[in-house]
Amino acid sequence: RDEELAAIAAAPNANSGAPTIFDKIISKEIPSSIVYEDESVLAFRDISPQAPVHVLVIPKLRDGLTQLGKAEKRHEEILGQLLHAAKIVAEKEGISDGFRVVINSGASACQSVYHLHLHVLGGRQMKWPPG
Ligand code: D5M
Repeated sequence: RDEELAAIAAAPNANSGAPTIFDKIISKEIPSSIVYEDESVLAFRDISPQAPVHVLVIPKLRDGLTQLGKAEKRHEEILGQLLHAAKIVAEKEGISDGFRVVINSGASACQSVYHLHLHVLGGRQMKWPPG
């Protein structure tokens, strides 16, 4: 089962519009560790944490937002909601003093799931530049 989920997550479905594993997380068909949720966004722990705190923030409705590079004017409201949710997550996780928000857009940025998501990372000293 884990292997199956990993395969779905890694599927090369960039911008095909095909459902992603995040749809199953939104529908609660597969379990996740939810940190924050409201009517527009869902925040849950990354299955492969890169820091003591690593939470993904996603829009519940993808609405064409497979990646940030596909954002349009009509997405401005949800984009703002996602950033605001990242701040709420940082507060809830006790990392308000210092945290990083990352969006990988496209294959060369190592995006693997084509449903826009913000990575909220913290709980350790970050380095710059990122890899
Ligand atoms: O990040 C996609 C992220 O999604 C990556 O850090 C793993 C995470 N992921 C994949 N499947 C799951 C499940 N089932 N639960 C929680 N987290 C998951 P990207 O920016 O596309 O590389």
